[in-house]
Amino acid sequence: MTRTLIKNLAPLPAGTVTVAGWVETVRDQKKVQFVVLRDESGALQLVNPATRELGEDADDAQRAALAITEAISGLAHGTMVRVTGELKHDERVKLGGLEVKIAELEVVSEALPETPIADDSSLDKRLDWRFLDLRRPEAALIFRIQTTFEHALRTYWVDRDFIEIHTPKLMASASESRAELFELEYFEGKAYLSQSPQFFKQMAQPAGFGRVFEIAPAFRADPSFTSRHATEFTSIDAEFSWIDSHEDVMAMHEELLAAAFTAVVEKHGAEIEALFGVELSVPTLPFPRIPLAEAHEIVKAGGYEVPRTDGDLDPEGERRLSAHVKETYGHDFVFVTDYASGIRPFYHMRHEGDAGLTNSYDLLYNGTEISTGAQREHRVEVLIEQAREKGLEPEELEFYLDFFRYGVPPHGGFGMGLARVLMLMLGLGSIRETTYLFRGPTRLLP
Ligand code: AMO
Repeated sequence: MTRTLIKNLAPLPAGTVTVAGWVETVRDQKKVQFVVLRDESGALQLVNPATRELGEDADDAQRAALAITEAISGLAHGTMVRVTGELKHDERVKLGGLEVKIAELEVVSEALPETPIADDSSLDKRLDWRFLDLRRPEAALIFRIQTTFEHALRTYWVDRDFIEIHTPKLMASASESRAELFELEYFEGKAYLSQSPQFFKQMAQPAGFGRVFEIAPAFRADPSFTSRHATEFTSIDAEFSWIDSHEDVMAMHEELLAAAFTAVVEKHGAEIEALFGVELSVPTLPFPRIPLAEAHEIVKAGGYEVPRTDGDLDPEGERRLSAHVKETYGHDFVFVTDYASGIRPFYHMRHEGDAGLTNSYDLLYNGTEISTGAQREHRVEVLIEQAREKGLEPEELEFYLDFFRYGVPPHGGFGMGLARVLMLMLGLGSIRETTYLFRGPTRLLP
């Protein structure tokens, strides 16, 4: 369909143009009508001198003008229209200094008169009507940023010879915690939805791929209703060989994020500031690194006692640690390193000489965890021992343990939640805003 995107009108000379989109507002005055038209690129003021009645000697042009006036009076918010008219540059028009005087108007698809959501609707109601909610320019911007962000990640990895893999989302076992596992009928038996590509991205290491990445859905049967948990989320995963320690993983991770933030700031920095009021900057390297034990001391010195007994930070602890890092180092990111083995999965490598600590990290961004990474245990006897210690039956993990029996390089990697990064980047309150269609314990629709 021939049409000009609204964002491309500004440089055009005065003259006839065709635009198409949905009706945002109609101001139906006695002598003149104004319509704000929106498309995926912007908003535009349309104007029509109203023809309210016809004289007895009315000609075709006047009859057409009356039809347009009546059509405009009947336009409901959201109706899709195509308009041809005269483009005029006029600095007095607040909306971009442009106006199109309607010559032809085609109602392409009508909207029902009552819009089910308004600007002040609750988040839950907006999610019920997500396709209408997504018409907000802020929402479209989120997913443009997501596109740029993912593209930059892929470019970074492809430039460094990583291979993109697609691992199965139907699995025969858990890959993370058993507690958060979706079980489903699978012909005569059972299958589980993949909680992460953990085992299969590791498999690529003995397979000789060396460096892999995947951006794909992950599923967690997590009954919580927090702002940062979903039952299905997009996980950004990388895994690579011949590392000395988790330090190599962090070095790649921070460089990757700096590259992706550079792309987002360059392409969307101004819009982000205009629509979200956030002055986004590219993080400097290296990101600060703080061992977990020291993180606890910092939080405690700030007057907060983390209530958890397992030794992990809680969300308030993460917020306070990030605030300290921001104040001390001026940084939005922090790697919390050297987690205790008690709170890490069996596949994390432990410190040489101190089995109580792991070669692992969490990455916090603006006060919230966005990522977990680690060096993996690749010595099969140690791996079996660590699995047993966590109450796992090595027999159930045979297919995974086999990866380590035929030669495997030392390796490591990380998983990062896409929606969390976007939420924290834009200062939004929930990953429901940065997930195209959110899935939670009570949300399977739309
Ligand atoms: P982890 O379980 O910490 O580690 O998950 C990695 C990252 O994924 C995101 N995430 C979630 N996002 C939304 N809703 C959820 N329910 C949810 N659960 C996790 C978070 C988190 O930091 N296999 C390891 C990673 C690795 O070591 O490579 C793993 O899955 O941003």
